[in-house]
Amino acid sequence: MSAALDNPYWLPFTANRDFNQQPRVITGASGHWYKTADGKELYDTFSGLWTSGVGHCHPKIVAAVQEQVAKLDYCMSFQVTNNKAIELAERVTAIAPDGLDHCFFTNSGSESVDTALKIALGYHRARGEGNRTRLIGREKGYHGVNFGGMSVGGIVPNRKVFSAALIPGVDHLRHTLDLEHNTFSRGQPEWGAHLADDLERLCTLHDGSNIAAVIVEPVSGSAGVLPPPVGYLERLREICDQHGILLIFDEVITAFGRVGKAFGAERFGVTPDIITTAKGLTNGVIPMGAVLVRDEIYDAFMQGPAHMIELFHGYTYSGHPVAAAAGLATLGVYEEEDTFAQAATLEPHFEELLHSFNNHKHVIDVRNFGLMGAIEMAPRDGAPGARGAEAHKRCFWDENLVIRAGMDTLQFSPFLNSDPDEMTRSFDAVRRVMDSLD
Ligand code: PXG
Ligand code: PLP
Repeated sequence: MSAALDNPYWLPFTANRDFNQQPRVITGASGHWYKTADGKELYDTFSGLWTSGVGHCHPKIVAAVQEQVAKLDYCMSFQVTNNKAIELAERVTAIAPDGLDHCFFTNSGSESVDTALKIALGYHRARGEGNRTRLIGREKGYHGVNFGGMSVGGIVPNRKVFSAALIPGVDHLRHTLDLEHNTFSRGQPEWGAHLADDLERLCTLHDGSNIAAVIVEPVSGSAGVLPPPVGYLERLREICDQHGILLIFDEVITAFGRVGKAFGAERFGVTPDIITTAKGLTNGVIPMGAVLVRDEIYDAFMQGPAHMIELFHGYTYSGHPVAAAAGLATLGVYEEEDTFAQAATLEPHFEELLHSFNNHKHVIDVRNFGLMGAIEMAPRDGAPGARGAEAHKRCFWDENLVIRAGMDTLQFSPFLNSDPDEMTRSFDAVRRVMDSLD
């Protein structure tokens, strides 16, 4: 146990005062394990933060980054670019669904989302439909923390304090979690496709011709793994097509093997108009995101004088050469190691382990899809979140296990190349902790 810290570092999405009493500090990692300064090794059940599917410090990615940083550390990203960014755009679009052949680079999921929303607005305006300004998100959606993503997002504490500054003209579909109708579903719940008809209702309310885009996570991650009901995404696609609305899949978590395919779009057989990514693009090694867009969207911007900028948007670090090199090495590893297929093979074992908690005294729901899983515990009377927070800390200190707790929901994002026995042992440890909780 470490000493209390008087810590100048303000941690993100963390109970800082509680953290500083007993800081959990990682100093190294290799493969599926973290290391601490006092020599402890902890098994990582969350692959970083949904990021590091092929494990930490993968030698091929490390080598690519080392080589690139010594060759070209940075170069201007506006009006000039680097060879690695071009190569990565080619490589990502090659595995993207057909028709999504253009790629805009960002540095995070939040930036990818705000970029996608801006592209959607710009696209309609470029086509003479500047009246299409409304954006639709979904309750419980997480689209990062920038103003656009926060506005279309639907996680209450992330919005509450900033309510006055949310962007106008946003509506939300209802979320699809219903503890009366779809608890303990394995994979996609059978119940709930009709909830997509909320979009039709909003089209009636505002007139569909005023709506620019709908953004959803194919599987909600942060809200505690909510797989789409059977037929739900198909229905959203249909309604969008009927009304000329762009469908954006936020695949910051679901892309790059997390659901057993390159993209959630591929797994579900539903192709959106724009896909946002980050995390697994570089295995979490260097921050980077990418927004993939349909050709027609890109083409719509390519008008006016050829010397003029078509999209007034971009980041200093868009297409950063070292990040792009990490991305290229990561996609290389995915291909060489057949990572997405490996993830698909692990899915039934993961599902069994998760659903072995269905009858646990604290558990009110278990959800899974691909290698995304959640065990939802009932909150303690008068102290929502306390049971989850305690589980997280006990796993860390007593079981050498890093798990993620969102309030009282324990979330799991195992490595795409997990060892099934390690996975089993990690859930044995989680069970010991949960058994011992009040
Ligand atoms: N969209 C989605 C769907 C995400 O999951 C973001 C956007 C934002 O990405 P950045 O890179 O700006 O953080 C995310 C991020 C969790 C958890 O515990 C999930 C995320 C981040 C941190 C924690 O589920 N998702
Ligand atoms: N703030 C200032 C003063 C800047 O000059 C810039 C970029 O040049 C930014 C913010 C945006 O930074 P970034 O491009 O890294 O998102």
